[in-house]
Amino acid sequence: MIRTGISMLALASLLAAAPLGARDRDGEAAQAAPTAADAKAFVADAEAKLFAQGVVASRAEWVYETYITPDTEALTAREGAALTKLQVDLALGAAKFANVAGLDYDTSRKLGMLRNKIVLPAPVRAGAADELAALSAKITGMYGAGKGMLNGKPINGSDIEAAMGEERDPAKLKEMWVSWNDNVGAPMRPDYAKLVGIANEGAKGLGYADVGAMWRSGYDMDPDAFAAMTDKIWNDLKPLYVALHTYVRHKLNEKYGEAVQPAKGPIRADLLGNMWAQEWGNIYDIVAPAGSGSVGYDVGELLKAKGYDSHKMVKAGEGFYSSLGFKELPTRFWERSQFVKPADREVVCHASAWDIDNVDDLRIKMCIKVNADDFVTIHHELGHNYYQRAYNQQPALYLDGANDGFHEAIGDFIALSITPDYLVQIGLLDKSQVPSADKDTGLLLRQAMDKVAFLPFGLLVDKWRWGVFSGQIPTNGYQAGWDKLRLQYQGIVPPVARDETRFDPGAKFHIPATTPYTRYFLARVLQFQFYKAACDQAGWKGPLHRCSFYGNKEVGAKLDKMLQMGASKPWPDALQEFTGTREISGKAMAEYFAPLKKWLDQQNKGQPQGW
Ligand code: X8Z
Ligand code: ZN
Repeated sequence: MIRTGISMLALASLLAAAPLGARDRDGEAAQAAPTAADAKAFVADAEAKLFAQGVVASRAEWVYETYITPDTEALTAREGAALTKLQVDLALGAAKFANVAGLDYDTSRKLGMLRNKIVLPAPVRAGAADELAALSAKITGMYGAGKGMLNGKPINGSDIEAAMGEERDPAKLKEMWVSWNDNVGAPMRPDYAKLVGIANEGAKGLGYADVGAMWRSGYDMDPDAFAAMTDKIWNDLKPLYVALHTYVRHKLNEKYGEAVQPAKGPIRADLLGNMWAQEWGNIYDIVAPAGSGSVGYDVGELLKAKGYDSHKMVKAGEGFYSSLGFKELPTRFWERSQFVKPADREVVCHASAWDIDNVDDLRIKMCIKVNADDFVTIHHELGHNYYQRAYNQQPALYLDGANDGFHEAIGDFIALSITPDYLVQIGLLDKSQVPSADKDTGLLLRQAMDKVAFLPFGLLVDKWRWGVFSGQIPTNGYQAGWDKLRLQYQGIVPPVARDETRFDPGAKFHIPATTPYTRYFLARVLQFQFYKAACDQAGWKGPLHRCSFYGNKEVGAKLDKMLQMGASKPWPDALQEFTGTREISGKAMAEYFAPLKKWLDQQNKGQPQGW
């Protein structure tokens, strides 16, 4: 399959019945009614064609993203358009079997998948798929080659991302934030609006109200119930986020003063150590508990002190999976992956994982920096690769995660096991440096700054996109719609006024790349469900956040069973296989952070809550 970021085939919702049958049946009244055997043959043929074109499109996209030129852009657009045409053709063909009696389970499931798993559907009219693919390739390249400014000089995407984590001068933070959003986002606004129009036309042609409705229908459940489920999870965890927000705002106010960060109201978006304010772990030093309560080490500093480079960091990631019993990565992975940013050309630095031939041509594409963020991201990307390899025996339409949130959660769940004791085991931390139990608050706060802080962002990106696709956010209100959601959910504001000449959503990779984002919200809670289940399986009795299942082969074997299922069964079956429950919920995450919540509530006494 193509890289996970734009995986075009995934789990289908068997419940979604696109109302296409009548029109198509009328057109073919003279033909004999299709049988269950016809349906089975149709699916087999579809799988062969999708597999073949998927590999070609993947290769073209890989070359483009690792070497952005007008030629590679044209080549990937051509193969992307061919794949989309094939997918749309097959979706329309699959609809003809909707009412056939006697379909076996897999045929029925796969027919559903053929109909609702196109991320960016194109209308069938001549030229539409080509135009859509060209727009998509163009804005992905604009993002990849995009530059911000620091100290009056241009700075590329991966450097500016790292600098946002390290810089503490509010004027420089503002310079980077404004330049990145202005230079990268704004210029793609007209193309993005065109892309939305064409893809919506494509979704309507397949029987959906709009692209967002199509995306929501891919979760083995009613699409509205799916959206309601995500809202419920957010509402359950919101008090934890608000407590963190309140505490962090107070600390930022202490550090920067009223003129930069007022004590009340929203937080200024560029002060949180991340270009999108999506994870705040990089400013842990500003919020760390006073005195001896802090953690005492920083993973990035440890990696630097031990002389780690990108290769060694990836090796450490592989080592974790090997310790669980997973086969080591193939030689080709090391030969063909991109670990560092090439000096002589433009690339898409945003991290992704690929399985080019759907068998064993696994690769990651990153521009690795020796820091804590990228150490976690390496484990994240490898999670995709091990998942892809585990399910590679499945038929083509099942070569995917149980749902897209599962795919995003595997590596993160593994990375939750990067505890102080684990760092000692792999020689990164000295035994004498292991934080004692009185440092637990610091450890939890460091985690919360990344994990809890992300929740509202994880939810709002697709709230914005669903609104754009449905028309509820009009073309002339893209920026205002974005700012409103950022304030409502995250409680943050841009450092300077924005208007409709801007397009800040375009300065976030997943918007130009059209990677659905709710997956990351799901993954944020799922990873704690997986982690808790693994720690229970390992018989862990201590505080949850101190558990590492490194080296536990039983956990590895059980995980492998879930991964091997791919998309062959509805996701609750896969969840049950590993965790024993059939529901995605924030409970495990709330349990993990419960001691921190108590502490935050203490700290926040007398402070204004919320924004
Ligand atoms: O895009 C990613 C991965 C690639 S699938 C690096 N993530 C989201 C993001 O960076 O916005 C992982 C966390 C959220
Ligand atoms: Zn990912």
